Amino acid sequence: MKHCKADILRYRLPLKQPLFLKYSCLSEREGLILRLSIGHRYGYGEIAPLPGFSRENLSEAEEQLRVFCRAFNAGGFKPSSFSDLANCASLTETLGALSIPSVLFGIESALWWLRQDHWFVPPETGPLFQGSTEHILQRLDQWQGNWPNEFKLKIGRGSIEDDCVRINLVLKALPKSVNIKLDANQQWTLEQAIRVANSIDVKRVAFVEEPTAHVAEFSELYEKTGLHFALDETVQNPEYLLHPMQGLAAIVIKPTLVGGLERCRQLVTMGRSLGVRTVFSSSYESSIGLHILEQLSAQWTPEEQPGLDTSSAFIDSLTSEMIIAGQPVSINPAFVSLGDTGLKRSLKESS
Ligand code: OSB
Ligand code: MG
Repeated sequence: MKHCKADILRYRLPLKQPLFLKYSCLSEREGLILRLSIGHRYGYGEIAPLPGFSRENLSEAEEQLRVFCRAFNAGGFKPSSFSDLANCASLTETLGALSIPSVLFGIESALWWLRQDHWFVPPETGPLFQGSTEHILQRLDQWQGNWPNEFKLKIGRGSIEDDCVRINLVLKALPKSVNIKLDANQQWTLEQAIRVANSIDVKRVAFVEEPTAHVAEFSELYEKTGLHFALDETVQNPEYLLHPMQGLAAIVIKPTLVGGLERCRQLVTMGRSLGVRTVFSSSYESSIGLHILEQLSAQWTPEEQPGLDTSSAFIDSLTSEMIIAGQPVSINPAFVSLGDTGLKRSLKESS
């Protein structure tokens, strides 16, 4: 029987500038890395609840993750091969008892990582525009190389008038062939959304993510204005059942917030059956989480560019070398929090 081991590492990654999220402002990003090893093979997962977006906080996630690690280290799982891992009854039982989205994503992706014997060519990332309109226009002005098909633009932070001006300025600065995706993070009212839609060229907007706080209003917005929409926060509710909707263009999948590869997989399948786009997207994970998201996107939605343009928010990367399937990942010790000497030791052993 191969030796099974699970350990957890806590990281803190400084951000280039304060990151304003729904109700908070982060100056650094904190999260956990789960490392599983079976024999000489390694698999990694990331557990990083996002304040303002995740329902759980980091200590709640850590507590549940430790329950899993204890069971894993006690030798409760006895897979005879890697392909057997997913069917391992004791594992399925333990996973079934877990309910925290970021923890499910971390564990399931570490198990998934263990089974990968090579990586797909990483997809290109869909560029994200946030921050001040001046800053965005400057970035566009200095754009070099090819234009992507689409840019994503965050809106819904200031006044409706600001949003209209911002969208129109960005559209004017882009070649006519380039479209935009908008993300209102549920900040508009239906009446405001209609006003914005009526003052922009909706044909150049692929969709707006979560225009208002009520999903029942999204189709009405489309019917009145022709502005398509995408679901993001809505599908993070595990109870939400996808169904055909007038004007639905895409489903955005954030595994850290959706919880679990199983549910992500279902969303991809359901999106396909509804004939809408499915786009993987990040929640400010470290380079380990982003690697997983990039690979899931390459494998499951090869026709889409994932929304992973969040790495530019960090000063430095958590990993310092290329990530090779099955092998230990070299993690920059400068970003690993002190306090867990056993982990520091195991970090050294694997580097
Ligand atoms: O609403 O899409 C969001 C990042 C963290 C939290 C919420 C969101 C995001 C992103 C990620 O926008 C980037 C992207 O989707 O392109
Ligand atoms: Mg969104």
